[in-house]
Amino acid sequence: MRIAVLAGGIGGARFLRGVRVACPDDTITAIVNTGDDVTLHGLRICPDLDSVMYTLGEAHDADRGWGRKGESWRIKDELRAYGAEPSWFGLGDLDIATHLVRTRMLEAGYSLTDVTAALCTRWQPGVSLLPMTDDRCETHVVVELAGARRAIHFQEWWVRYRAAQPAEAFVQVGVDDATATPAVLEAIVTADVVLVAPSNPVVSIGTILGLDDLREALVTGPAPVVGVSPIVGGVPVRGMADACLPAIGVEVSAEGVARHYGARSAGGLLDGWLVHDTDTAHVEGITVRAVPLMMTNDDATADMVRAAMHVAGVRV
Ligand code: FO1
Repeated sequence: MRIAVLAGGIGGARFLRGVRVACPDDTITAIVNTGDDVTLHGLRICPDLDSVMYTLGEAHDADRGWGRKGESWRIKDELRAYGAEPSWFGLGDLDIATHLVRTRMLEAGYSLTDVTAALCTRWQPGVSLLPMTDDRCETHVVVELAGARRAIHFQEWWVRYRAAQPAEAFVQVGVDDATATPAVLEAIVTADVVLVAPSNPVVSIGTILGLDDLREALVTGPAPVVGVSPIVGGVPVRGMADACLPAIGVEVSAEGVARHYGARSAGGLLDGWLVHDTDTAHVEGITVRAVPLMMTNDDATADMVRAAMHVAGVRV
């Protein structure tokens, strides 16, 4: 069976570990958000791709959620000593090697898809890891800073300011010219099932769906699409979805997100939707199932995946 998974970073990575456990003999393709990507200190950094690659490659720091285990911060401290800004972004020594390899390959003309495949040769994530696009398509956040309305990079909003300023809007810089990669479109049109990970519906899943050709392939494709709610009991399981959803006028609830994604029968994304067993959701055209949604370990996540497959009507 061919499974395509739309995923962001930390939550998406955890979900993919469960997909691997539930579907060990199937072909799994992760279509990952690149809206968080940023160039700092001359290095191209792809946080969500790296979170998935490290987490599935057993190299991640489980407590921090991002970056490498056993990390050190000597270069970061040296940059700060030089007054080299930005100092607010935590670049680890081990992580910098990834960014150096990626930046060199991009500058040599390789696509982000090829770079990611090359990096995965080392980490062997056990899934095919695809950036949603090879084009620049960065998420910026419109906030009020020092009395003026400004658009700042998502990373600055999230890391430097801890999302303290209410997001007035999210802008995908470059989205009008960005297209899904051929590999992504191939994965979608040949999939037997598409899963939407419990990632941030705005700045992760939303940015993936911001690519018109990708969204069109999902909505018109043959495969059933089943999502997993990132909101449990009215709050995000992790991350800052509650800081993002109000900016686009979406209720912070399992039902609100399902309604936002929409039913495929009405031109939206979903055929099915998993909500936590304490929640409910009623959206016309979407089959809803309530199961435990805490990804406490890979087996618990695998149970969620099996439930999603059941809603999709495919065998596991
Ligand atoms: N998140 C933080 O909260 N603080 C950081 O200093 C930080 C550095 C960082 C470096 C590389 C990387 O791949 C991710 C990093 N993240 C950091 C996480 C990142 O901001 C988020 O994982 C995503 O962009 C949002 O999901």
